Amino acid sequence: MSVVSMEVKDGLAYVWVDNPPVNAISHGVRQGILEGLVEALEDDGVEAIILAARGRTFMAGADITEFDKGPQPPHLSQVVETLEAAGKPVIAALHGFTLGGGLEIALGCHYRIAATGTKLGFPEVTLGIIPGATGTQRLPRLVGVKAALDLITTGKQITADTALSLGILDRLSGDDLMGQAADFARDILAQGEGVRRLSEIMIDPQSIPAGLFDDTRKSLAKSKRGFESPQACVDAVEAALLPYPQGVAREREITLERRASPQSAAQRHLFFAERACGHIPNLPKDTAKRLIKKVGIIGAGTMGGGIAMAFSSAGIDVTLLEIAQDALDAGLARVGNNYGGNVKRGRITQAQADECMGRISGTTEYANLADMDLVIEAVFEKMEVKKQVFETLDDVVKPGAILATNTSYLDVNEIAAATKRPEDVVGLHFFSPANVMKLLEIVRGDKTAPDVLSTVSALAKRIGKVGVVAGVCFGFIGNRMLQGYAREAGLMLLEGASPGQIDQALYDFGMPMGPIAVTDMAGIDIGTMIRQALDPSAYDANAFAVHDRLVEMGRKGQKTGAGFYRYEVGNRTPIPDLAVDAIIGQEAEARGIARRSISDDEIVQRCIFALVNIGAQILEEGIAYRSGDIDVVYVNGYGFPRYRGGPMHYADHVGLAKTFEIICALRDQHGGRWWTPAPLIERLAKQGGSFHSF
Ligand code: T1G
Repeated sequence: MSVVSMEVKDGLAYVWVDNPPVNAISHGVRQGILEGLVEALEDDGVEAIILAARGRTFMAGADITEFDKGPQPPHLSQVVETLEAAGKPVIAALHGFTLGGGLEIALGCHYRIAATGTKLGFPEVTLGIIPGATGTQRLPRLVGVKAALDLITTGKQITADTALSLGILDRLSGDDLMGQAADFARDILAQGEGVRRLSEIMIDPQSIPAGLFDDTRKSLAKSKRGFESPQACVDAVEAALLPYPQGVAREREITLERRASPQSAAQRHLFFAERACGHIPNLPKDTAKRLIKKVGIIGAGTMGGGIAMAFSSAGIDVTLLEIAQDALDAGLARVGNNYGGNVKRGRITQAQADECMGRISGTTEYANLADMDLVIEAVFEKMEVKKQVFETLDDVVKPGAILATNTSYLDVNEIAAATKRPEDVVGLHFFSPANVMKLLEIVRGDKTAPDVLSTVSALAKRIGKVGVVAGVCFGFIGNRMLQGYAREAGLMLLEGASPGQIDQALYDFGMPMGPIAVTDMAGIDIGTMIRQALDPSAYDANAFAVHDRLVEMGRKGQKTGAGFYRYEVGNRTPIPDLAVDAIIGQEAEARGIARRSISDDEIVQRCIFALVNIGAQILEEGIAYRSGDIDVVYVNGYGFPRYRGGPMHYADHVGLAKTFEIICALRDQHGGRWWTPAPLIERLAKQGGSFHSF
């Protein structure tokens, strides 16, 4: 069946795109629109043409799955130009999402009408590219350079109301989009307005605020540090000041360069990886889901409060439990303050904040959790404490409810065994601050029921998180890998690097903060406490020698005003501290470690390939289903630079043969205890494979 059809009714031609699920503009769609258009233009009975789409949305952009196959004509820009060149008025009738190439097609049409609720935008920048089918040339001509820069460099979606006020839309329709599109077409014909072509507009350079392009570049260099495509978007919009053909030629040049860039490959990889992680292997799509209307949260600390906000912001009722009334009051007050902060920053209105707060209630009685559909425990990270909570929940909460633990390391099977319903128990590992961080690690216990997994996976999406399923092991996906990263950072301290050098090298790689500064922020004692519960063979004591000394001295990190760095009161900026350098020197000497000069490249290589090597073990053990899942965890939970695609994609980019070589060299230098290459890496390297293909 063709993905585009054409029908003529009462002098109007309707060109329908029908390519579920999101009407991505595939080769067939491009070809079909051109054919429909030609037919409509040749038909003397047709006075105007309406371009519309079936299903839940207009067009969500170019078909991203075609990117790696190489362009196949007709190109999207040719479709846009042909629409604009049409001698009869062409009206785009929009609904759902009008994104990327979909918006470019709409801008090629002479008029635009949209159903209320339509979302419009140019998300290309989030894929490492630019709107390359004349979008960077037409939008500034229509809405002005400033507004176009804002839309194109951020990739944000705007509502139909905003699009109307910017002039992107000519009309909004009510429920009957197609009826009103037809009325609009007849109005245009009756008034003899004919065709309008954005490409014919010249932008007046005087209309552009002085310094706009350079200021935008500077501000994006900060807010989008390391990303290439926002800068490329500015270059392309600047080219809109040229006569149209030259501007388009420049846009084409930039597009080809961006499409071929490693950053674009990385960002496209994440686009699909973030969607793939919602598909759980061996779990049929139609697996039943439990109804989740009321959520109980145990522990109203920073974590519990953040989780409460995530649910309440998504419209779900929450009951927060703390045993002591004052702790409960403090927790509720903190949540109130956070919502207040969001109002102050203009993220939500006061009315929305009130509504969210209205959905959160507090209790000190477990009995009040009896009719919850889901209860999430967010108490102190100690097995005994968690087990006690689950025993109580088993007694009080109704049958069929899901019981979840927010543990970040502990054995979910052991926690589940504290209940008589382990099939209802699952790990839901939120990342702090839970109301902000996108990642949710979903930990499947050995006995977790399929419908529990499918329920929480869908729930993750409902509360705006990306849910990645992990198996049970110490630290699951994210924190298990992090052990290797932290270990190498700790060892390099003793071997000769300073905290500042390690942090700077990884910051320059693209991490938002280096590992040492992160440890100070999280609290050095937290890691010490976690290690105390471990068998000493599981970690490298040398790597944490300095950590332990600092904790003994009461230097626990930011919260005590000193850790690896010092902090001035009320300020979180790390200040290097000679006293710490001295401690590092003493610890190295005590362990017979000769200090040497360490390069920034070595710092990055050891920290990042430690992640990759453990990631490969996790994959082979089946703790993670896909290498893309690991990448999604690292980008959304640990700040791994999105433009590098995640640690596993990064290794694929370096090449697995090279990765294997690097890890072997590290093994030869530092021994096989931590650096034995994961068998999967060795195998794939020898086969010429990649993690992606595994
Ligand atoms: N191409 C191919 N597949 C796509 C797709 C696309 N553009 N958009 C979505 N899908 C698939 C997706 O992988 C998933 O598949 C299914 O559709 C449902 O998506 C020249 C070059 C529209 C807001 O970046 O933002 O135009 O997992 O789960 O939550 O300038 O999809 O079911 O197998 O995300 O309801 C620019 C991308 C392209 C928009 C709907 N466009 N899409 O969200 O569903 S570049 C985009 C979205 C471009 C031109 C350039 C969202 C959505 P599966 P979903 P959703």
